[in-house]
Amino acid sequence: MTDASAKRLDIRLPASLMAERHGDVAILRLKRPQKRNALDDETIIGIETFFTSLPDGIGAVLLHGEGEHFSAGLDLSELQERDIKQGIAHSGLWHRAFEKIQFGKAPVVAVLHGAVVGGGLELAAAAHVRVAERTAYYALPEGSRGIYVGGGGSVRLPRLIGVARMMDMMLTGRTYSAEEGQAMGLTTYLVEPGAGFAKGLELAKRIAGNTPLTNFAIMQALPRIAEMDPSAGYAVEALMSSIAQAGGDRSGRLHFRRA
Ligand code: 1HE
Repeated sequence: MTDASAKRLDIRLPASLMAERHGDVAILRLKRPQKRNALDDETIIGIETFFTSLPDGIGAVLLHGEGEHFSAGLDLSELQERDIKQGIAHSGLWHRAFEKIQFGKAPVVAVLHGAVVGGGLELAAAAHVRVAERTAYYALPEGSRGIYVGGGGSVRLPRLIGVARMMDMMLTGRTYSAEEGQAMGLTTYLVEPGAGFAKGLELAKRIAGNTPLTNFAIMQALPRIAEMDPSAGYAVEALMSSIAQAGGDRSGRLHFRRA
């Protein structure tokens, strides 16, 4: 479901993607439902273009997929025999694009439904907040297809669900349900079928209402601090906290209000 009051965002994208603007929230829709939103090179480059071209004033992004599935992952019809050099370049293309999501200009809320598999799960893992509809399910068919994740999955997924679960998914082809994904921390919101877009938009609007410096600290500093040794982490946290306090537009925000 999309929001009728959304306006077209003027970013040149392939036909497999659609960008809209809803106030200070940008919406990126995977729009290739006839191929279950499989991710071909053009789409991956389009995702990178979208996240590097966000206009000023966008405070959050909502990412979702048209049709019955979020994404069937890598476009298997493009999977030709690549030599090692080409394979590394292809993976690098995905890494660059997804890095622009994770460490881009604004926090990203992903709404997941139906198949969220392979590269689709890697894409979802690059977002900052994940909302699952009860139809969502997760798998990494790469293991059974004689390939390997290439969109940053080995880096991001173990941090979300642990190495053991990811190994199991890849080795045995195990599929996790939306409820299981929620219980293991892959998603942090679980909603009824069809309710994901509205929930995601509500969250994205709320995020866009935070001060830009605080959102910067949360998306850029927090994950890096979490990777640091604690003594360096405390120092960076103290700096980030003082910068956010000194530079943010906090007018009225330090008065207690119910969340
Ligand atoms: C596709 C793809 C695709 C569907 N690439 N064309 N990903 C996978 O191993 C998942 C493969 N897809 C599926 O398991 C199923 O399609 C779904 C469970 C997602 C959906 O099933 P269903 O019954 O709704 O659709 P379908 O009939 O299987 O597919 C409809 C069309 O979408 C059909 O094309 P058509 O021209 O015959 O109509 C399919 O060929 C097409 N389609 N999925 C290309 N993935 C950076 S490395 C990442 C590595 C990976 O992501 S590996 C995991 C790949």
